[in-house]
Amino acid sequence: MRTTTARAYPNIALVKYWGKADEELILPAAGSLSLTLDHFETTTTVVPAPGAGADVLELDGALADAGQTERISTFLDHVRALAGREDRVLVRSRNSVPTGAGLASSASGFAALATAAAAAFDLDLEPRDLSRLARRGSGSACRSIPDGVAVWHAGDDASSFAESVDAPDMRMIIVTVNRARKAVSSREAMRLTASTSPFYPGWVSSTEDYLQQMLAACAAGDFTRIGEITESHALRMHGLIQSTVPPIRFLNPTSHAIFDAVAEARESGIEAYSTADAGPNVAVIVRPHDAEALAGQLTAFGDVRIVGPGPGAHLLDAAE
Ligand code: 2P0
Repeated sequence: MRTTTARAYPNIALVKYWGKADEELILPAAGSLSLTLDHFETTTTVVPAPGAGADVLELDGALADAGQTERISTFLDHVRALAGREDRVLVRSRNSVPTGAGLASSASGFAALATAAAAAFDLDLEPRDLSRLARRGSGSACRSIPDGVAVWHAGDDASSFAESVDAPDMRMIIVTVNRARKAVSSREAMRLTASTSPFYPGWVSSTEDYLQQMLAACAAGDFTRIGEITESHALRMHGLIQSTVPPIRFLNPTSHAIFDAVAEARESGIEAYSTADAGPNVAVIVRPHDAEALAGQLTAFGDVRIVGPGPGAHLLDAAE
């Protein structure tokens, strides 16, 4: 075993993952597609702790609570099973993104941890197997293993992984409306959606349909169609989530105002499309040459950051 450090970036889905076919294996009910960012990274070091009785997690310099540590430890059990070892480890993780605020921190977190832990335990995994491993930590984390635009296949344990697909160059403008930790976790909200929304079966079948259309649009380099599907699918997801019992609403009035501002920008010739995850922050896709101008128009709503397609999860040298 050895000490290793890995870095991974969050991803924002253009076709969303919302609902599981298998809770234990974290298999999605439908496939999804995302853009991995080049900002808001997580950097994670795994230090072997031979003889220690338990894993220890340090998050942003502070000892993590029991719930967070247990989730990491359960994930590390998968790594230990693959390696045929029992060693406990110290995990030191730093996020440059607010944890749990709907900016996909579990994706960068588990992608970085999977990459660092696999190397710490001397596992030499193919990219698809590393993606499958990251999936066991958090579903969306499997999409932060490959670079850029990635499709996550629905399927069984062997076939459900993410891989890069070609897509036209684009930028994403992240408008941070609220940095607070969200009240309901995605995992809980997904469960409630599947068990209480009458629309859930339609959501699953229409997501598969949109994913096929999205893959065709990416292959054709059709930014307009990519954007139309992105915005429509995001609003469908939020409509679905609001249909749970009791209802959950992640978008707030500022989020809606940003969707409106982006629609107005489209009318005035800047082609851009909005999406939002399990929180009020909004991500807007735009062609590279329009990014600066649109970002300027969105500063009224919150902190604005232009991000581009980013690298997949990777190991860092000891010196970095
Ligand atoms: C996505 N989200 O596709 C969707 C859209 C949030 C909204 O994947 O239970 O943290 O760990 O598999 O990956 C967030 O869910 O959930 C998510 P688990 P995860 O990005």
